[in-house]
Amino acid sequence: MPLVPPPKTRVTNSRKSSKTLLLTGFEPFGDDPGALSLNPSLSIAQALNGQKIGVWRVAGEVLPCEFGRSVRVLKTLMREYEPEAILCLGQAGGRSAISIERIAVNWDEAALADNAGVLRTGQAILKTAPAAYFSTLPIHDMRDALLEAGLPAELSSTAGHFVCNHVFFSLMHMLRGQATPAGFVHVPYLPEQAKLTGAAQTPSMSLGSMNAAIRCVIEKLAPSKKP
Ligand code: PCA
Repeated sequence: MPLVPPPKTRVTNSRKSSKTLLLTGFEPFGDDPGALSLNPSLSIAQALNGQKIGVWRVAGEVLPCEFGRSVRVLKTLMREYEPEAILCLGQAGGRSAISIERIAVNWDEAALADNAGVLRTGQAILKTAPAAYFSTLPIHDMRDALLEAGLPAELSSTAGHFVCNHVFFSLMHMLRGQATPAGFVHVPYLPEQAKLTGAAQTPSMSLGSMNAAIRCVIEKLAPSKKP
C-alpha cells in the first residue's frame, strides 16, 4: 500500500517573478512486483519541486491513486497554487519511452482496483462531458526536444482507462475554454521495479534520466498569452 511521501518544502510564489507550474506524480499503486513501494512519477515530482526551469517555478505534489480523491486533491492544488501550467505524470510499467499523451478519454475501465479498492469496469467519467479532450501542451516540440537530447520519447494516443486517464480527463475538463496549458506524461518503470517483474526484457529508465526528461519537457512549455 502507498507510502506517505516525506514532508517537503512548499513552493510559494509571492513575488511572482516566475510562473507556477503544478507538477503532479502519483503515489505507488497496484500489487504487481514492479510496483514495490515506488512510483517514479512521484519521485520526479519530489525531485523537481521548487526548481526553476525556464520561466517556471515548479510546485511538485502527489496525487492519491484513487478515482474519487485524485481529482478532489487536484482541484485543491489548483485553487492553492493558481498555476499557469499543469503537467501530470504517471507510471506506465512496460513502456520503454517517455510517453507524451495526446488525448484523454471520458471512460473508466480497468482490471485493477484503485488504492481505495474501487474497481471501475466501464463507465463514463462525466456523463455530460465530451468523449475526449486533447492535451494543450506543445506535444510534438516536447517529443522532438527529448529525442534531440538523446532521451527515448514517443507520442501516445492512450493514457489507459485507469486513474491516470481519469485525472487527465478531469483536468482537461476543468480547464476547458481556458488558456492554461495542461497535459499528461507517462514514464517507464525505474530499473529496480523492472528487475522485480522477473522478466528480462521489462524496460526501465533511471530516475536521473527521467528527471532530465521532464525538465526538458517543461523547458519547451511557453506560458499562455493571458492578459
Ligand atoms: N499510473 C496509473 C495510475 C497511477 C500511475 O502512476 C495509470 O497509468 O493509470
